[in-house]
Amino acid sequence: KKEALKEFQDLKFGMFIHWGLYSIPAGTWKGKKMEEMKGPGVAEWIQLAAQIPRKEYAALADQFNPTSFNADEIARMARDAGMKYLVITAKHHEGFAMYKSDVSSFNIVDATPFKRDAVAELVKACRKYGVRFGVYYSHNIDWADGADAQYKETKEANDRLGKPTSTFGANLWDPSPNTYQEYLDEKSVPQVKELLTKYPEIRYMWFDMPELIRKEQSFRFYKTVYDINPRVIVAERIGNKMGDYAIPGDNQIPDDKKYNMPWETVGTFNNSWGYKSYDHDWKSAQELLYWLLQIVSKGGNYMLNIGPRGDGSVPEPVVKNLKEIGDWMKVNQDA
Ligand code: JFZ
Repeated sequence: KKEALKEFQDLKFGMFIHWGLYSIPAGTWKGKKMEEMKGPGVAEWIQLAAQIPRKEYAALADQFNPTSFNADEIARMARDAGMKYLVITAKHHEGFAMYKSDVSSFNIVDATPFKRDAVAELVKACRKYGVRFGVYYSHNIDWADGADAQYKETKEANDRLGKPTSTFGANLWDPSPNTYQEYLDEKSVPQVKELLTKYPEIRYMWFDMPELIRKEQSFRFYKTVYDINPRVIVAERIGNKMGDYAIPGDNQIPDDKKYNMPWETVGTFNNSWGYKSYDHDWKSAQELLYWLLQIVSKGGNYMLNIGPRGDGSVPEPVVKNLKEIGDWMKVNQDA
């Protein structure tokens, strides 16, 4: 593990990819923009923002046919920009798997006309270009399959004690009938196992949004990963301080003395992780290089996010800026 962490720290620069069914509505639902709704306003939260019922949301899969997706081009783009690793959302809060899952048919191969495994294609492309690979997995929020029951239970218990509870992130508009335990036993833990077994190239497990997760539950995820491959390193947001590397708040440059473990800042090109059609607030290559240099000089890694469109293509400003960063790298990388 120590070795794996040291190796990770030396990579410095990586690519994050937020891509899922939310990339289709891209921030607009029934003519309304997310800014007029609840929630954090990032495109991958549209289901919560617009309080879309599970069935209606799942129907997005019928239209998901991203024929412009080209894993080879994306991995090559990452390599050419000087990025040494790549992490894709294998499952975000929406609960949809971007790989062929035997655990849940709500996945890119079984539920869409596309029928291709995006994770498998990226694994292959990353191998070709010498880019290390990892996955994001929303372990504690799943708007499709019942990660919400724990919020409800905790809130009810706290209410009796007169204590406040944040139910931020829970599906309370149309929750699955599953208990949290069922969600753990039948979906999330099996999917984590499945991912690590099917794609042994995975080196990073990027869990997210621990919120009310309990110690023993975080530990169960940690142990699941460790038992399959002890060299896989786990991001801090697994919860309960069980991660192997720290993640400052999104788009934050921390003080150099803040962490006694490896850390990684994750950042966006504009103001959303998932593709948002009307967010044109792109950071320039200059600004992105400023971030990279600040972070790397303080000992951290920078994982910069791209949000492909619902058709799989990468927005042009992203392509252009990555190319400019790559040009800078060619001149300055070893200097
Ligand atoms: C989470 C997700 O909810 C979001 O959709 C995205 O995937 C992002 C990378 O992670 O959002 C967070 C989680 C934690 C913080 C901020 C946004 N934080 O600690 O500042």
